[in-house]
Amino acid sequence: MTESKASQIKPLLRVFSGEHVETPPVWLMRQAGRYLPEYREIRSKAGGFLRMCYAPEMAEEVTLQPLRRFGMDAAILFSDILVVPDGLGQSVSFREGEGPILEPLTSMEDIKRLRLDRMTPHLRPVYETVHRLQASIPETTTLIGFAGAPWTVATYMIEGAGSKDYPTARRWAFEGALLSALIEILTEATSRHLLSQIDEGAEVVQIFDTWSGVLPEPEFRRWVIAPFAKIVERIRRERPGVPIIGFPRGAGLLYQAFVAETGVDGIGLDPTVPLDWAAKTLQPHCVLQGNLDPMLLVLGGRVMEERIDVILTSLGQGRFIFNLGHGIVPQTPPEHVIALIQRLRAFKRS
Ligand code: 1CP
Repeated sequence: MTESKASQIKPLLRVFSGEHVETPPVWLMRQAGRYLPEYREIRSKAGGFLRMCYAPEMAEEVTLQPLRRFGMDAAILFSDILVVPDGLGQSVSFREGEGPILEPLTSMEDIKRLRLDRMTPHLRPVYETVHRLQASIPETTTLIGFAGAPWTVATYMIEGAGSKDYPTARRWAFEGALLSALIEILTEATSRHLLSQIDEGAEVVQIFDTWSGVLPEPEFRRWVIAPFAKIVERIRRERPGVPIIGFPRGAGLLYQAFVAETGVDGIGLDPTVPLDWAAKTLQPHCVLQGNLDPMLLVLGGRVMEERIDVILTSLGQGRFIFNLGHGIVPQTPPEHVIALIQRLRAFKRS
């Protein structure tokens, strides 16, 4: 299928081409995962989370599960942001219910041991999953590839796990020397990882900067905006026409500088971003995506529906993709996802 034909029948790509779409397209961050019994079943048989990420047949199946149940407008590759450090040779594991555990980087020697040349061959199974998906998703569904942004991936590599306030990573951010070396490697690794996904059929890419909100402004500019801008520029140059969505979670007032200075095509809004401000300040420059609080999807009912309507009224007249403001949580009842999609599909732009 030619590129222009594909964009005509895929509502999410049509939004990026600036076309009028009557009902905003929808997908949900972490739409595959533990809230789905069919995911838990495969997960229990997989023998580990990373194994599942590197088994193309299983990863493909798990990516397709939410589409079958709910009919979202996009499929997001089933993988994780931490396959990049794993590919670079850092030890990464996932313990059930505990999240990721890494052997933390502590010195320049540790950083120098990371191996960019190892990553692409190591991540072949991930690219094979993308390749399979471009053939198996419905023809109106857009395939989204993704990566973690350098800063967010660096926080896990430095702390060795998830953290509440990232004490060591923030110290590295202020000191500069070690983080500068690490971010340079991760900027290259992230670019290559996204380019490989695009080559296998990813039609849009999203870059998750989940922990960008913990940095003060000067460090935000240096470790979030600057590497992001480089990655965007590289993808634009080498694979023009592939829309790039940035998700600088918790960026607050810096959302505006982020959009202006990185040149992203779309921006994921976290639940704290004021809607009218986003419509006025950000929407003229890029596609907006978001931003229902994932807890409202757990709660469901009138409270959720009212908030969906507020988001649609505020953002739905311009270029907009409906999503959550952060990932689905495991306690989400799948029926609430059905209710959400039904509510959205009933909305018509004027
Ligand atoms: O036990 C399990 O089954 C593992 C749970 C799980 C899942 C389903 C993890 C571990 N990762 C994933 C998949 C995943 N991760 C996707 C798949 C596609 C989809 O959306 O359906 C994506 C896009 C991610 C991205 C990701 N991983 C981010 C960025 C987005 C976000 O949610 O902020 C982050 C920060 C991670 C790290 C990670 N991996 C897994 C967990 C539990 C975490 C978070 C750890 C923490 O809270 O610090």
